[in-house]
Amino acid sequence: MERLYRRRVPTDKVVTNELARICAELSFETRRQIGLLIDRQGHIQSVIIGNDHELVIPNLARSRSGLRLLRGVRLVHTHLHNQPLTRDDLTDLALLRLDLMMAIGVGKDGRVQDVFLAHLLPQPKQGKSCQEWEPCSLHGFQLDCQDFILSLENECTRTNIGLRKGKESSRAILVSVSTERASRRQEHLDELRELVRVSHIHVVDSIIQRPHALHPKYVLGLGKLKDVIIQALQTGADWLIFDRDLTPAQVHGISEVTELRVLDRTQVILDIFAQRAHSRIGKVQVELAQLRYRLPRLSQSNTAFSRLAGGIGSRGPGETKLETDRRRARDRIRRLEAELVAVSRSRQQQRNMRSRQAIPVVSLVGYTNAGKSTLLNALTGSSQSAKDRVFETLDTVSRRLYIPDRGEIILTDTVGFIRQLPEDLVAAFHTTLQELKFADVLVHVVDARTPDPDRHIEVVESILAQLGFDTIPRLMVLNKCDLLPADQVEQMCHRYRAVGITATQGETVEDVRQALAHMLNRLDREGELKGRWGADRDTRFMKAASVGVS
Ligand SMILES: Nc1nc2c(ncn2[C@@H]2O[C@H](COP(=O)(O)OP(=O)(O)OP(=O)(O)O)[C@@H](O)[C@H]2O)c(=O)[nH]1
Ligand SMILES: [Mg+2]
Repeated sequence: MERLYRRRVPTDKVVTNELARICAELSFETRRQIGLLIDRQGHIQSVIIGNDHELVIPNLARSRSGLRLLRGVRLVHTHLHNQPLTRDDLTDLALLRLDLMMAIGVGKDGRVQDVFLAHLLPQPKQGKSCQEWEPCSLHGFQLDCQDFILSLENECTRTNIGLRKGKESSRAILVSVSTERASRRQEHLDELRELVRVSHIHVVDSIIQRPHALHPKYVLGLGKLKDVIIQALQTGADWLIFDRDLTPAQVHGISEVTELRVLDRTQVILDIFAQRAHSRIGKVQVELAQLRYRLPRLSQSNTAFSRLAGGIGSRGPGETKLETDRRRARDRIRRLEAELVAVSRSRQQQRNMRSRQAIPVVSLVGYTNAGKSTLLNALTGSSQSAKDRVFETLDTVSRRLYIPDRGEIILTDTVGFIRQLPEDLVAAFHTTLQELKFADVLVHVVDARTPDPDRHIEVVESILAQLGFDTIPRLMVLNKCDLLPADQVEQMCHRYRAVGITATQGETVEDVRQALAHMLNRLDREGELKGRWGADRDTRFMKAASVGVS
């Protein structure tokens, strides 16, 4: 073995005839594959001994900057029965981005028979990421190794720049792995696409997998995962974004196979919150959620997890803190919690003032992007930001509104909900969500145009129930009715017992005002406007809000 390490291959050769001969002889004697990892200066970096049909490549030095460049080492290894390169050989070539992959076929007499060579293609051709050469004898094999690798790498860099034209700095492949029915999977994927879009990541491809069971370590089967990674490398993606939450073990498992950055749905949502949090309270709550999410993952594997910490998922208020260890994270969590308690107290005082003045409070709730802020603006003439992107509103905003036949009310707009709103976020947004507890009426705004309004309603209702607010009287409002035919709007309003409006057209919101006046007057008559929030609602809310606190 020593004699192999001492040799150096001239830079214009893939391997010398003598080295090939020694490896073939050793293989023949030991009935094992022998592999050499050779760098561009011709030094032998590693000698690998496999079994009779495969060998395991050791962890290679990983450099993120050169993710789509070549690795700087080639693998030359023996095949005991003169077989061509296998699928595993080609997968390793693509996954590890080796300079070259060569197999030296060992003949029945223990001598070198044929050589088999493959290299990456700068751009995939007919779905293939590698090019295999015709087998030939070692003597007949001609290639200026250094020249070839350098021009291949130049070509890879050029195509890479081509792929990266445009404004987006990051590219992602979305991976949906679920056992749900097809239409729902597609809907969830569309939602993830939207979440990723507002994170300024360009989606280059998406993959839907429906396995019998989720793999505990890789989510998908290992073979499928490798295919996805190769596809990502071919399309210039640097992120794999999963439409589900990954366990710390899965993050670790996937990161062992690839250097691509791995994100799950919760991290995407946390990142959007981090970008949108402007107020001090919003920032504190987001940082708290980020820390609580990371805490259990810190103990697993810092190296695996550090791949997640390089960009989104660690942006915003928590950026530097995410590098802290468990103890420091815990300390920080405690400090943030104390800060939130102080804010809650001062808000409570404001509310006491309000309740002394006996002004009813009406809160807008609903799925994100349903049109809550637009409705607040239309009703109160204010100018809350209402853009076509999810989680536009994070901080609660209150406005006074005069309603004829009723008088003054306080209307509040708050953070929108989403399917599987991360538990850590619900818990961290305790202070914001607490505002809802004091509402006399919740106006549930539903986007009528969404493909599955029932599902959105169900998600919102279940979060309200989880928080203990399901007993607060509701007014259901179907918004964006301008986007549907009138008869469909009528049917839906009847079905959901809702008021149909187009919040962007001010005059239609008059119906909301009337319905509110009617409802508040009725509640007043029934003595329901004051003192309804008893101990029961308080306890349930506190319980839901403390989920995830460690
Ligand atoms: N066509 C149409 N678009 C609407 C209507 N109401 C709101 N929108 C649009 O829907 C998008 C989202 O509106 P927002 O008011 O920001 O929604 P939101 O519920 O406050 O969203 P979050 O704050 O993210 O929870 C914006 O682009 C609005 O212009 C409507 O009645 N018709
Ligand atoms: Mg809003």
